[in-house]
Amino acid sequence: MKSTLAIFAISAILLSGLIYLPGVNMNAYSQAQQAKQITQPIRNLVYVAVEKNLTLPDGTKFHALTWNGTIPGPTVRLTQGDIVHVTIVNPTGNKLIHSFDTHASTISAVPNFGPINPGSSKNFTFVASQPGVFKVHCEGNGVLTMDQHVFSGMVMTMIVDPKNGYTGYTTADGVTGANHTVSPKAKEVAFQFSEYYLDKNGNYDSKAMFNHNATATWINGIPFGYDPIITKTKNATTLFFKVGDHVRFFLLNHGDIPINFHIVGESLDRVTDGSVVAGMGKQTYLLGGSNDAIVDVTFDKPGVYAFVNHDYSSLFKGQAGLIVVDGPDNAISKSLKLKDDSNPSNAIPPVGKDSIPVKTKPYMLGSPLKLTSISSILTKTGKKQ
Ligand SMILES: [Cu+2]
Repeated sequence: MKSTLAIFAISAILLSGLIYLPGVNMNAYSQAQQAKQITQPIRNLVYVAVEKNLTLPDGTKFHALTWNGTIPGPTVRLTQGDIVHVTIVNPTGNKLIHSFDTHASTISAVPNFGPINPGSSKNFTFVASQPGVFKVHCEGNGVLTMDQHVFSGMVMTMIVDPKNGYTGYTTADGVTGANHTVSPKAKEVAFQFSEYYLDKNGNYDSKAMFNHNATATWINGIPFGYDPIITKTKNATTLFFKVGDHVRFFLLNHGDIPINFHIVGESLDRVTDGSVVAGMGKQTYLLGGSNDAIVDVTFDKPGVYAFVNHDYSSLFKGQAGLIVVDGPDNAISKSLKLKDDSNPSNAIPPVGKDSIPVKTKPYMLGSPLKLTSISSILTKTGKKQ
């Protein structure tokens, strides 16, 4: 028994590297371990809490809280296995304490997601170990004001591509009914969903939130932001694709209200939930709060397709938009008098594994901070916490 204990104690000391072993260079061992670790790509990301007033297309002014100036904040594209180093800055001049929680990480919330005072910054590192469409959000001051910060706009997404990329699939052609094979390569769209709860002065209304009575619902920050035709929403723009396009939709619900994702006139060829195929040829897919899915669709016919939350209350409060699918003659765009067929920037994620790039034009709620201004905020006001 004594000898077993002694062997255990010596092994523990050796493993912890507390004593010097003749002939064994512990430093070299540690360097080798580090070298092994940094063969994975390192991504350095900087997020700045920006408190500002914003105006919705219907003229509603409100007190917004944002990441890097827009709602949602910037979408980031990662690959499974990436080492992600995050720096979060709460600039001097802000009134509120902020914090940062990413669902793409598996690290302790304390202290990593803890409060950051105005004039301070924080950083942490994690490995993006799982693929998916992950929510990133402010936790307010130790989660106590998290609802206010999330519903005032402090949300965004990190898309983590599977290490080996996406897979193709077989589906029935919408014209002939015959099966055809779809390549993993796709044009891509990111739709983030949530709600605004505002009083008449543009302040966050917690009573409305507790009653689940949204003032407006949104996709990528803007109620009806992709509908210039039916609701004639100011500055709204549709999405544009071509007949035969395979489109991969990255979906994420930041809100309290479930999303019943449906595309009027199309079927959801394949739905992937986590790393599992959750359905083929579905009409609608349900996303609860903070849930995500990847939906593959091939558009086989020209036309106008509406993507909606098939909950009528949420649909008519803002969660509906239009996709124009044209043949080579662009007849649909022409009939609607739509001249510019570039896609709205807030709906198109950065390119990743198996992306087919599409032309975009700037479109988002709020104006994004430029990288130079982020670094100047860090140097002038950033104080490590
Ligand atoms: Cu915040």
